[in-house]
Amino acid sequence: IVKLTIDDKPVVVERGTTLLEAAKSIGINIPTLCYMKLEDLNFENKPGGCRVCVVEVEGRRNLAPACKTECSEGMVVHSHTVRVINARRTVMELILSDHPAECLTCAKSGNCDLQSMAQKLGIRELHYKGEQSRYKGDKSPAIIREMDKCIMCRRCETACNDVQTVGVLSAINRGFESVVAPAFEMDLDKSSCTYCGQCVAVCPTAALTERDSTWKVVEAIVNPQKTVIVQTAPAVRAALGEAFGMEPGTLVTGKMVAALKKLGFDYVFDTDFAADLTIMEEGAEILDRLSRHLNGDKEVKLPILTSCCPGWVKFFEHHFPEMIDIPSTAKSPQQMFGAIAKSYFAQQLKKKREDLVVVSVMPCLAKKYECTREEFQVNGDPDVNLSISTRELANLIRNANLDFGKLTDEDFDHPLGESTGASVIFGTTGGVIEAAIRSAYEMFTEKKLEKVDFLELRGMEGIRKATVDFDGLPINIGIAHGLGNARKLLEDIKAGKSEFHAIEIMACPGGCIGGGGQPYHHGDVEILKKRQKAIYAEDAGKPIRKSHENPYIQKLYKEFLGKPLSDKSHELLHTHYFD
Ligand code: HC0
Ligand code: SF4
Repeated sequence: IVKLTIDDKPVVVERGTTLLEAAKSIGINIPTLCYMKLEDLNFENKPGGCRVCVVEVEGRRNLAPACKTECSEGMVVHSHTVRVINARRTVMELILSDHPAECLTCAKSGNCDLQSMAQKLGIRELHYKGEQSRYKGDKSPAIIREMDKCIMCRRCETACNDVQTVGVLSAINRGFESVVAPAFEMDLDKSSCTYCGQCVAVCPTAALTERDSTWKVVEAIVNPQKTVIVQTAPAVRAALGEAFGMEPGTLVTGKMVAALKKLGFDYVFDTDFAADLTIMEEGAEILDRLSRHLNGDKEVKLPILTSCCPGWVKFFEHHFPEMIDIPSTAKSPQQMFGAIAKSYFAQQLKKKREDLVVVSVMPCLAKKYECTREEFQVNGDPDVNLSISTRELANLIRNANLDFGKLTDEDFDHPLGESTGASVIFGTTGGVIEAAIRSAYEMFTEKKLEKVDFLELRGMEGIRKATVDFDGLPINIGIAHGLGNARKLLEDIKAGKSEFHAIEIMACPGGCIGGGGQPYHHGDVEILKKRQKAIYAEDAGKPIRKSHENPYIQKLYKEFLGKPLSDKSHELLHTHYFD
């Protein structure tokens, strides 16, 4: 234990606590820029690089960075003396000296940590002029890098290397030429980047942003030749409200639907419908592998891994190519939706698939890449034409001058808009496997599942394990979110040490609620927890909570697909992976 005073307030902390944390514990928020910590999610970035958090410690000649300085006995600390404030302003001016001053047109304007710090410190004049970086960056299908806007905070490196263990990003060069880049300065799309977007989610400026497709969506809507269909992912409804000043965790499903109708989409459908379909196919696959295993089939591969997260798919394709036959072959709900919309629904409309434009609204940036994959196209026509993020939808709504908070709730269209509680929880870590269990249990035991809430599968811990009783048969379930956590479970499988029958993996910490396309959390992990709560609340309020009970799914099988894992299902709803 260590006792000290900060701004004349006494504070007692554990040895090893930083001044930043000690100050926070007594309600003093020292400003930070490069520093970011996501409690519980293994994300802590404190390179001590920007020096915005400096404080004065009595008896020390130099100012101390609060994020890096440990408390010691008897310290007397001042967090906002004139000397401290002057130092912070000088530091900011130096950072801004080689930053392009494009705030009016910058993609991050209004959401930029650098901009808000400049405001907070009252910077009105720049006394220094630095060299502009010559690195302009590159464009991948999902992410745009504008490296002249990089301030070397290193948050993206922490996300990519420590949390995701993908290791694509590192600092190169020196001085004004220093940037964060893939090895040999290769473009992101040539690297093993998964497009998880976690680097984008933590970038303080517009050095890393999504590839924006909002205007392409508008062009499709105004084209009279096209029928434009939109699908919305489970996690979008739990976060979109934040972009309009609503409390995190506010569910805005009905307002989102109303906004999409006002924006002029011809049909507003739900990715959740396709999530129910995924459960039908993936559930059948789990049961098939499980029963073959129980019958002594030595060829069958267990555990089965979920495969609906495209960041995760790209991760195992690059990093565990020897294991590409383990994940489920079921396509993701986004892609199942596209395949069904452009076959079954196109038939109902008596239209050719090329006359339809399918747009998805996703919390995710990897979905932009997923829909460009060749296996998800028919004669060059993609099943999903355009994928936009939650943030891009918020911009579309703003562009159209809709007063989002005042919209009257509306319902999804039918038939591809009906969904169950099981599909809603896809949006958070643990939800896909819980949804699968709700259906697989009934299919396997032929008994009714009375208690649909599997609380043991829920939470925010990076790796979770639970055993579910299938009427006497214990089924071991694993859950990992964040690719670093996934890697640990995969290493166990590789070493033949895995105890699981089925594992759910989501690339983003928190699952899709924490996706790289969601409204920025600015380091507040409570926001993710509130979104998670909202997702479970939506599930609890749904009249039907098991995917196989969705009447429109039953109708789809009856009229079109036959049964799960049928030839037609295989043709439209299953895929394969590439090493
Ligand atoms: Fe997800 Fe999905 S749940 S990946 O997290 O499976 O993006 O929200 O749309 O496809 O449904 C994202 C979210 C989806 C898909 C679904 C899955
Ligand atoms: Fe790394 Fe993910 Fe960013 Fe790619 S998108 S660079 S994998 S953090």
